[in-house]
Amino acid sequence: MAIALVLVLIVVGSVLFHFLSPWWWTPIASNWDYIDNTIIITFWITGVVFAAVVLFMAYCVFRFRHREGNRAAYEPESKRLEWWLTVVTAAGVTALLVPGLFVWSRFINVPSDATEVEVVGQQWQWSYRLPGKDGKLGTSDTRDVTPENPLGVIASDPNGQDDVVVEAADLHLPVGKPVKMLLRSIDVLHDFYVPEFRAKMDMVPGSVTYFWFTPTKTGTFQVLCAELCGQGHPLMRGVVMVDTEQDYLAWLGEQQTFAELSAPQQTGSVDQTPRETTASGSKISARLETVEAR
Ligand SMILES: [Cu+2]
Repeated sequence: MAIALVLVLIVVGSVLFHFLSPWWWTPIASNWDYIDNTIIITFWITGVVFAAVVLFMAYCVFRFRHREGNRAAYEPESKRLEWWLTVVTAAGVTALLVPGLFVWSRFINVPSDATEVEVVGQQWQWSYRLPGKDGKLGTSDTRDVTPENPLGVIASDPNGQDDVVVEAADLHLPVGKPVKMLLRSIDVLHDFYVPEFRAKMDMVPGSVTYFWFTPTKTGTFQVLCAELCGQGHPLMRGVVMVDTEQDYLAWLGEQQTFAELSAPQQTGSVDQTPRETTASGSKISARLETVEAR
């Protein structure tokens, strides 16, 4: 009797915890409410199955408890029960999988008006590249990565000359415009994840993965790495700022192109102010020293 009661309390407690849970998703800031809906469907199906199975267990523990003189009947096969279990399980699994297939098809079919933004993950920082005036990103190769060319843009490709390079700094995006995020890694597996955008994808060295989304709210959002990528993984944070068109263009105007960054520096020139990137770079090595000290 006590065990049956404990099982019932586990179900009641789990349901209460789910609805009164002090944490929930961060407010959504993209078009991907499909993802939220799919997760809610999953919660409903798995929640109902969990409650049904545990309550059934409670019922059996109580109903078939030990009583003097009662003997269990041996019944290894039941065609009827097997049919029921097969049909109900198949229906449940189908209901779990089918919505995901529809969402996945939307997730990977990028609208034709999406602009491309490249994200480059590296132990342990985020960098970005945006197409310049020609609207095209130049080709790149990890073998071309040097301190002067941190993203490995291939210098002989004319499309890459006007690309805007944002090294280890914040990314800005205009609100309401679909973007296709091209994801690259130049060392190990990383995963670009902004919880509010409800989208993430692994970044695999040697290939380019992607997803797309439309930011729907202006604001500052944190980028997390969602793939364990070494000792600096928890510090691999970044910032995406979703701006109004006007603010976005103002920010874009301040950024440097690949051609500007790779132009030979004149020694003694007044322009030799340390770049933001250098500051971020040293910030990261300082963070890593803290990690190593732990
Ligand atoms: Cu990472």
